[in-house]
Amino acid sequence: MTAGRPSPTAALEALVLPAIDHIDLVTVKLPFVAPFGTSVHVWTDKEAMLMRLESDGVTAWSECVADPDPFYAYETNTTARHIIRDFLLPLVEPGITLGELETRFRHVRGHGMAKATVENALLILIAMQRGVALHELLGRPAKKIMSGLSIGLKETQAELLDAVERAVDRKYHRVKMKIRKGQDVDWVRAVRDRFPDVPLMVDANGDYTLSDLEHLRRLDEFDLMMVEQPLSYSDIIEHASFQRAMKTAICLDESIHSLADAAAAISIGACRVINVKQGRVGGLLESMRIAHYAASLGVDVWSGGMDETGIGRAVNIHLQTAEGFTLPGDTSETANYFDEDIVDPPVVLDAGGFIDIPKGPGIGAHVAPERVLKRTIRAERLR
Ligand code: OSB
Ligand code: MG
Repeated sequence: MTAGRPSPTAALEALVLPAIDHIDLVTVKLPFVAPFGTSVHVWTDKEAMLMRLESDGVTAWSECVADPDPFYAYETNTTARHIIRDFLLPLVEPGITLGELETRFRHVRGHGMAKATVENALLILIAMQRGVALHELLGRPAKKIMSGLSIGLKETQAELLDAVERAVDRKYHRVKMKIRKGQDVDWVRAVRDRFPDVPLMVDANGDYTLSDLEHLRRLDEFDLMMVEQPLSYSDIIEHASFQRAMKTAICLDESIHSLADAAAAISIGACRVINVKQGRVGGLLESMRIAHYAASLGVDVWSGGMDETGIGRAVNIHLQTAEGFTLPGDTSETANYFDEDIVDPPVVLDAGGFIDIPKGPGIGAHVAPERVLKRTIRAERLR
């Protein structure tokens, strides 16, 4: 598929898995500073399942990006726990390569968020054992990471305008606003009238059908960067009809679970942009493959977010050093979601709206055990 271009993941596939002394799953619950509203659900806190690996005195943490509910994706923290414990961890053996592990994982259909939790934990552990940053292990040089804010549905247009104003003041590189049926064209117009130049996009989380095409085409007048996932979470084909009828670029989020999905979507013109969430596509290696493939065809890719704690947020930051991540992602300041996170330092924007990669081995950010403990609602030692 990418004939003639070197694979971005060959060296990673050759990494050898270390022996692991302990494996824990720790579920934490952190209150959001404000509810996060979308067309599918309003979340008031982040419930995240963390994986903790201990190997020869080195501790590595990863974060499953699932929610407690199946409203964004079919996976939940509970299904991920089941798949990890009963099907994935038995396949993890010291001495095999990460490529071999991926091959074994393919026997389990879907469940990318569960797979990513394990793969990320192993990558972070290996990086820490080598004393290198995750992005270095991925073979990528450090750089400043672009920022982007995802603004949830608001009760009033005044609240929405306030949120956009705060984002502009903070120097975010682009602003995404959630839309849903009945809360779309007029709300976008209100933002555009007040902020004619802000790089702006919308995300419908699959709230529309092809019968809404005439209505949604009115978004073409607002010079949006893209419309994210207007149609069903499981559709690719109808998005191609939609894209043919719309000037504005379509971006797929929920529909893309793999490189094969991305290739299918691109080949039929279902999107001109892809939101890669490393958890949704099964981990960092598949994310890099998608971004590399898209770049070869001039399709823009950006890193989505799942309002992660500092662990998942840091993983998304390191991933964005990879080739093909051409646009600002849903990578915002910690303070946008949490008063107190479980890692230090928090993500902040510099004067130009950029994010510095946290320094240090692995994800760089330091997990504070006492804050994890304070937020723990369930903990289980698996090995
Ligand atoms: O559709 O991108 C989405 C959050 C939870 C579930 C789905 C989505 C989102 C976001 C927020 O838009 C992204 C973030 O700020 O991490
Ligand atoms: Mg989305």
